[in-house]
Amino acid sequence: PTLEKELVPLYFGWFVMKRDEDTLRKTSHDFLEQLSNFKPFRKRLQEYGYEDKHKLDLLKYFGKTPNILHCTTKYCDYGKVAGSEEYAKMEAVKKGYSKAYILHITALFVTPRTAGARVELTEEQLTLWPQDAEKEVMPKDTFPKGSRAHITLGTAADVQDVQTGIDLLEFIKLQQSGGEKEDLGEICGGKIYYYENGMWMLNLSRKIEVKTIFSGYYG
Ligand code: 2AM
Repeated sequence: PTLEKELVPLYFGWFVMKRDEDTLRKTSHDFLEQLSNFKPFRKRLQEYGYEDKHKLDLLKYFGKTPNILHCTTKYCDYGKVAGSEEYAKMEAVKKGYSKAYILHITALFVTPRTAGARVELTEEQLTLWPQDAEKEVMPKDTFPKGSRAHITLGTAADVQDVQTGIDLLEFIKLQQSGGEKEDLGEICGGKIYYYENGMWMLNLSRKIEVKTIFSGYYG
């Protein structure tokens, strides 16, 4: 029989189109490789559970990479997550579904748990961003809407990909509080900064644009 009820996906998000996905995977690969060989990084390997000055291959360390690179807007778990039915019914979501969008990546980052790309959303893209996306994972803090927007590039063993957005918010929190960060010069077409606790961010001199399709993932 035909299902009358509309199915709510595992999650909604912007899915990077094949050609740009290949390029982004290569950019990520280069960044992880260069950071692995970067002297200041090799001097701070304890945070990654390694002895300093030894070589840590970040490509192996972040061995788990997503099947399809994407920027999640709303995790729904087929409707089980609070607010997911409401999200699926939003006018903006219905209108934006299966439409093409260009996402802007402004930074790449690495922590002992995750590797990701920071995404800067446009006003139009923010209409697809859930009101409580930031509060959902960091209830005690206040962030500008869209702060959590990211593309997971890789996760360490035993780390869930939901962690990438939490790590990104941790960076933004440190930025908001004027937290100490060290400018360590340029690599990979950007300025590399060290924050604390093994947190590294590469601010790109030129934003990376990726073509995406807004859709649902059903698994
Ligand atoms: P990600 O967006 O950081 O990559 C399926 O699990 C997808 O939903 C993943 O891409 C995952 O992380 C994302 N996601 C977002 N919020 C989540 C949550 N609260 N629980 C599980 N996965 C979540």
